[in-house]
Amino acid sequence: RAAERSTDASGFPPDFLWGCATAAYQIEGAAKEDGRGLTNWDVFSHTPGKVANNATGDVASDSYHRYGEDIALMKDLGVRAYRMSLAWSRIFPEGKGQPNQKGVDHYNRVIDALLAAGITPYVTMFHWDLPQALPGGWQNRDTPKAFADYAGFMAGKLSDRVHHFMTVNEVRSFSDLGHKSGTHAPGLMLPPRELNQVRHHAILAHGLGVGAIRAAARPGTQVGVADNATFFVPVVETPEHIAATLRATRQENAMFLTAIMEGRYMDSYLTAQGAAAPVVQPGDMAAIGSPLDFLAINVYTPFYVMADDTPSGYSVLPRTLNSPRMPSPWLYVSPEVGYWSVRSVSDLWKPKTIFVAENGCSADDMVTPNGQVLDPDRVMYLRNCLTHFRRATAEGYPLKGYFLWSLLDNFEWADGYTNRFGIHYVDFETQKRTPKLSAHWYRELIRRNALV
Ligand code: PNW
Repeated sequence: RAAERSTDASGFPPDFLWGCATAAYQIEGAAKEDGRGLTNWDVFSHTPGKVANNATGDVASDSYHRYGEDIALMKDLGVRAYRMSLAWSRIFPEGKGQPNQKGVDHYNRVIDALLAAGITPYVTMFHWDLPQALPGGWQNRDTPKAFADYAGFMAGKLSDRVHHFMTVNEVRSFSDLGHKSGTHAPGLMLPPRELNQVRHHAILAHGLGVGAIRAAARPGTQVGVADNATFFVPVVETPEHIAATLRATRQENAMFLTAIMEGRYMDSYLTAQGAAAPVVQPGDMAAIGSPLDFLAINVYTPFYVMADDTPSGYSVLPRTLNSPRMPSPWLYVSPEVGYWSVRSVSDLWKPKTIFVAENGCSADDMVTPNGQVLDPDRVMYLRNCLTHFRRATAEGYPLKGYFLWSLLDNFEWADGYTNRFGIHYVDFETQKRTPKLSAHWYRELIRRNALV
């Protein structure tokens, strides 16, 4: 580990990969163009009352047409990598069956343009926009199979130029926000057994996807998952609270990342669920536990945790009315998560390589009369998080890269366009992009490869 240590107290490892992230439905628009099929998010956003101001992703940031401009923004920032997702319904408008060549052509153009700009694409196969034609959506066991077919098909098309694939984005989010709270598409509030089955299908899609990508892609292609595991921070860094942090991380992610990394459900999870436990078929757990080349984590809000003598051995601390947070009500400011997210997954499961696939925040952007966009709260948030990610690299944890969420303002799911996560401001009337103060800050950080 010592050899990898940066000598400078603010520096990152010399080959650290700086990037930005986006997702298809949030930026592309062009919802009816070139044969794209309908998705669950088209249906959900067009249902009155589901999204703030009844906004939709029909136009979004218009990146389907403006990807060249977006790539130029990244070139100007100096990022070496871009995490993007593919819209499944552009490739298979019905979710399966006949592929749509125009969809493939589009992503070929985007990837070629990225490579021409010296930016390495990291491709997520599924970031929540599920083809509406698939009967029963994630409740149907055929959907993970359809996903694997689509993922294998695209890996075959792209792996001559794309060397890193992520199967799915945030299994917990599209399972639970979509099927438990109902605040995301398809807006269901399922009882526990059915919810657990959706969760099982979500991680099964990941597992079958890994197999299909490996079967179709060129040798050496790197495959992983992007997951927002629920992370924990020990309030006091003593051995007992650190042990509680690891126990909580493993336990609270039992039906998601823990199952993916261990290839089995924890006994305590199955016991606690009882009759509501998911139906698991032979071979499922082996697929779900497929070895990965890297683990990518989306890092936002953790919980503080402490050791105690309850049966689980830990307690999660409640938030208070004054716990600091950003404009998104779920986004609490706990920058120590930068270190503890990386350390927890590393100590528990020893992945060879870790990426941060997302980290960033909503913030109140101030547009000045001369057109500058000032977002000091975002700079504060990012600087704080990166201070703690840097600690993980300095201690030798295998964190190899960081993708900032997000390159530009976009459709923020149920919040529509009311919460902006970009480091480039988008005027949604004109689609004009303006670098915010945070973009200038990020450019300088990348240039120095050190905190600023
Ligand atoms: C992630 N939560 O979603 C997604 O991957 C992005 O598409 C999204 O734009 C970004 O974070 C910001 O929201 C999350 O409620 C959505 O804790 C909700 C939560 C966390 C992440």
